Amino acid sequence: MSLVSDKDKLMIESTGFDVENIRKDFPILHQKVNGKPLVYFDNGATSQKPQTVIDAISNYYSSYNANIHRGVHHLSQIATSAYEEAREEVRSYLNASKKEEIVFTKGTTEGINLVAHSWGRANLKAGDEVVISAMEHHANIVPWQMVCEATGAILKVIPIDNKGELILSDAEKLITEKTKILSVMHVSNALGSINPIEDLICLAKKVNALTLIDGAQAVPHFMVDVQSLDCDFYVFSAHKLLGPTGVGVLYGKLELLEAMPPWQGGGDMIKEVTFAKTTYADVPLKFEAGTPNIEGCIVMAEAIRYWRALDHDAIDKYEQALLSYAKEKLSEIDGMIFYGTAEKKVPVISFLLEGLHPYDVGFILDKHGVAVRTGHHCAQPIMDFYGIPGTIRASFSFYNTFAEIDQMIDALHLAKRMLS
Ligand code: C6P
Repeated sequence: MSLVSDKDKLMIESTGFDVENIRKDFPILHQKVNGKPLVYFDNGATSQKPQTVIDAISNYYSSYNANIHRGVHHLSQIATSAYEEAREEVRSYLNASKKEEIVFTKGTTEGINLVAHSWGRANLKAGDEVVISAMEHHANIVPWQMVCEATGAILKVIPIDNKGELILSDAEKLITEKTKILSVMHVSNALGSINPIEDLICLAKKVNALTLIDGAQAVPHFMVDVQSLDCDFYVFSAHKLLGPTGVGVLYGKLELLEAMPPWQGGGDMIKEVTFAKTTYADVPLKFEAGTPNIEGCIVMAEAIRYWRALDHDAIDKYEQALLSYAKEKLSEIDGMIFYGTAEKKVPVISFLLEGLHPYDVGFILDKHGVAVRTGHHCAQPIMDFYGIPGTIRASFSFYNTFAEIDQMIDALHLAKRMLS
């Protein structure tokens, strides 16, 4: 069975987005799982990697692996240049104004923890308020709870409605003079909703509160411009954006990063160390203690180069067409319940089949080569809101096809027959 159908061919013609050609860049997609062609719909958890990214890993270790910022020798200089060029690539990708505003991290989780523990512990006091939303990933809940507990600050939560949209009128009431930081996700991982972060940033600015945007699920779908958003911090992970695991980015406005204390001590983050006193390196190195994920940062830049070279208008049209097609086909299945029906969505669909446990359905889908995620998606408060233990989540990428959706639909019909 070809995973590129007539419908895909029509889309290639109408959007100019040649998915058949794009798929050639992703070697992992061309395999069978349990005797069926692999259908990878777990892109929200991590994306697959193009060949250029895979090659960049091998090239780093076979040509110029060395520690950075430390050696005068040839390899160390090449690795240091590549690491700092990666920072410049990220700066230009996010349209940050200065290279020093780009801090390399382990990923989104570490980026949020860095701001919460460095800025939060230094600036929050009893009675101050931190505002998040009801649809946050645990990575944007737990660090703030920890810091609130340590400082006496209070966590406030913007509620959502049944469609999985933030209730802006409530946000207006919750963001007050007491708010010191608003930390919200750009796109929901569990529901796919694209949040109106421009409006939220505006509300925060009116009361001089800082803003942190969790971009983990936004960057794999559209371009982000931190200057036009005018947020104070923006975080993402490379592995959801075609890059390697264990590496990510914290963008922060320079004056804020400069005023923040380091949160981890060690090599590479100092100017001078004596037993009496240590002085710290300038940003961003102040926040990059120890040997970083050198290969990861360099390869993340390669992933970003690949992503930037694509036609984003065509990708957007193509992904939205995948989303509508999947919604239409899924709706035809008896007992289908959708979670997250926001007006503006990335191609992520969360659903349940009435009376069936999501894990059982996920297991049968896997037997038919279809990889989806089942469970609470590290967003337990949303599951509590809907009163369910979890969902089945199909999260699409630009390299997925209509024929793959058909394969999932067939497997779901089968799961229904087997489990009912
Ligand atoms: N969501 C998902 O399947 P890390 O693990 O640090 O790379 O990313 C954490 C994270 C933070 N915010 C959002 C919005 C996310 O979606 C994630 C990761 C994955 O939905 C794994 S739980």
